[in-house]
Amino acid sequence: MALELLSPRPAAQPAVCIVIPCLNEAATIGRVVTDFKRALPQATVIVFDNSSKDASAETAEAAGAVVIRVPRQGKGYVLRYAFDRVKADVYVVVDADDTYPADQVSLLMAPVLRGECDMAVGARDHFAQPDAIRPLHRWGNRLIVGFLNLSFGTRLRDILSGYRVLSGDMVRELPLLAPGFEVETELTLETLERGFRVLEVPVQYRRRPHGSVSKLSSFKDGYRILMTIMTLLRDYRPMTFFTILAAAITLLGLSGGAVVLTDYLRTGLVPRLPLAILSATLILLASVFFATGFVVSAINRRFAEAAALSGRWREDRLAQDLTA
Ligand SMILES: Nc1nc2c(ncn2[C@@H]2O[C@H](COP(=O)(O)OP(=O)(O)OP(=O)(O)O)[C@@H](O)[C@H]2O)c(=O)[nH]1
Ligand SMILES: [Mg+2]
Repeated sequence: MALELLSPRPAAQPAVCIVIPCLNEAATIGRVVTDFKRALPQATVIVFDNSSKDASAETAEAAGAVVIRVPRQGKGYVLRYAFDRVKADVYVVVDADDTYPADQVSLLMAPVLRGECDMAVGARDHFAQPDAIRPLHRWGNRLIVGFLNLSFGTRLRDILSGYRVLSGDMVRELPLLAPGFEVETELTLETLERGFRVLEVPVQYRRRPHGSVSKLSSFKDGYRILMTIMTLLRDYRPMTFFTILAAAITLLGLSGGAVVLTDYLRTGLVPRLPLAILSATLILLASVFFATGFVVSAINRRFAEAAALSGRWREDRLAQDLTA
């Protein structure tokens, strides 16, 4: 059931909800709430607290936010919970660690309100303070963005930004599944793959203030983000995914096969029988992967057709209801 939390407003004004996922951010959450209330006085600020052990919830409440406690741990779960339960025309999603500037929110809101894009992402790379992003994370970010751009043919600069403005209409069509920090990658890719428009807007990015601690685990979360990209590639571009896999395995099989063939041409014998069997198996396996790509992309196409038809059917029903 939708939560009735949004502030009363004139009918023409869109309902704006500021969603702040928060885990142990007592040092910064008060300032984030205050800054966003000042920047967008008409919006409802909701802090989604995942059982923080510090005074985050109390501090957020004292600063004027609505606090919703979500017992299930993870930023991804929290965003899904927020989008499912709070209905808004526009969502602003921002981290609670006071690293993103509230006074630049209108730069992100304006293109969404004008209908120029469905999601505006605060891209950090150009204007980040030199020491705001740890060197390992800076390189990790570049690696992930590079891999994603190569796989999906996109030209994005920052897919892991925690500062976004999303249109409510788009959010209602996004099936988010990621439990944790992979949610940002999923948000961007689902948005693009469903034909919505993403606009990256450069924003300032500052380092976490002293006394506040990052919740990101460099290797564990980096690995999970890469796995999310692979899963999305498998699901949305099965032909590409399985062809790359088949090509890699074919290459291995051919290299083994070349050794066996050279032996045979030289001596008329097959002295490395296990290698011959392995190479033949690899080539067979590659054909199976290639065929799988075909089958999965055909199934995907059928699903896309079914989804398009059911969307049209729903719109027809709506039109009938309105004219009745
Ligand atoms: N509700 C909820 N919020 C979370 C959880 N984990 C992290 N967050 C929040 O998500 C936001 C992003 O977390 P950060 O630790 O800043 O991650 P990051 O910005 O990618 O990494 P840093 O560059 O180290 O700051 C912060 O507002 C956290 O409080 C969680 O399990 N539940
Ligand atoms: Mg952060």
